[in-house]
Amino acid sequence: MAQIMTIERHILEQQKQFPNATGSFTRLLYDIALSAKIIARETTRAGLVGILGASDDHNVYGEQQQKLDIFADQTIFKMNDHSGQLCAMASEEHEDIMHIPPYYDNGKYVLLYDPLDGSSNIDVNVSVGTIFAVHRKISRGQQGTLEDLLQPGRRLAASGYVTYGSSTMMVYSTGQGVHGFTLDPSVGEFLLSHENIRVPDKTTYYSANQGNEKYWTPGMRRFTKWLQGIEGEGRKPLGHRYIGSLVADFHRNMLRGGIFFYPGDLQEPEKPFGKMRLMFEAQAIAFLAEQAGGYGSDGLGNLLDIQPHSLHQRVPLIVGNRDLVEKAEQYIRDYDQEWVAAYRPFRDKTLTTP
Ligand code: P6P
Repeated sequence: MAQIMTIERHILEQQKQFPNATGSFTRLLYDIALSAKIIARETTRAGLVGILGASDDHNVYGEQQQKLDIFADQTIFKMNDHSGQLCAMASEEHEDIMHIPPYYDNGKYVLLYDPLDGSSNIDVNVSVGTIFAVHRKISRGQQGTLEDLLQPGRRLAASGYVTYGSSTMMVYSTGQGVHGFTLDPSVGEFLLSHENIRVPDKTTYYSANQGNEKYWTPGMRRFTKWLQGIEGEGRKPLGHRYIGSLVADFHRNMLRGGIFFYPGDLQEPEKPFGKMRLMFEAQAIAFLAEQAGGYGSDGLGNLLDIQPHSLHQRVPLIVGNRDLVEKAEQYIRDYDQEWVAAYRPFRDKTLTTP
């Protein structure tokens, strides 16, 4: 019988490569996997238990929270607050840092997560996902602080996502490649299904909300025409696939090759930084892309090198095959000086984004 590799066993095997691993990192990834199984159970039967539909709460962005958002957010916090692995958490659904309750031990990691990304798709049965990132504690004292959370992606200890789609998959990296596990609901285990995912050289799709094209910068509009084979050397056009759930779009492109972009624009000149959240979406995705041989950029350079300045900071996200992302950066350099001048102060923390 082929070797059955559960995510727990895979994490343990990976930890063996860290001689001084205390196993606490392993426990943390276990708890995230367990959170995913609980959320998966609810997402697959959301329509049956009346959990669908928007709640009357709203998150920090003023977006109406779906009940499943709240369930996922609470599940991840409660599955991770007592394990003694974390000294703080942060969630896309909460304005501020989330401390570990005083009656539990603090640990040496912090967890940042988007509990249910793409939640506007919940009611129409389109894939949604959880995105998570783990940084090491760097501040003094027991409790985690913003300093522990606001670290550049280059320092990530791990990141990953769960996609709740035709099957439930958990994909993660601890800096030793990207590995995918598919949930076998009959045994309640994530089983290794995609070992060492590498972005294929052959690029297949581009993913972007073409409905925003009139707001895109000249460079990004030209880049899109290049992807379609209309501008430049008349390359074979890429297929256009856009689900509107970052995890689903990114997951497909990582397996099939291609590029996802949600660029910054000047539709509102005082908000040139696009829609994606650096700490809850973009950093984790860019880390995985790079671990799989791809690249994540904000249009000016590597997303992993950005020094964050606020928890809910937004950034443009251009991620996928390195050659495609670097082509987009070239178009921005050549045609988008006005946008670069507007965005750079936000990136270089001379201004803070809301
Ligand atoms: P739009 C979901 O709200 C999300 O953050 C990502 O999952 C997704 O890629 C993007 O926004 C979709 O945004 O403006 O195209 O609907």
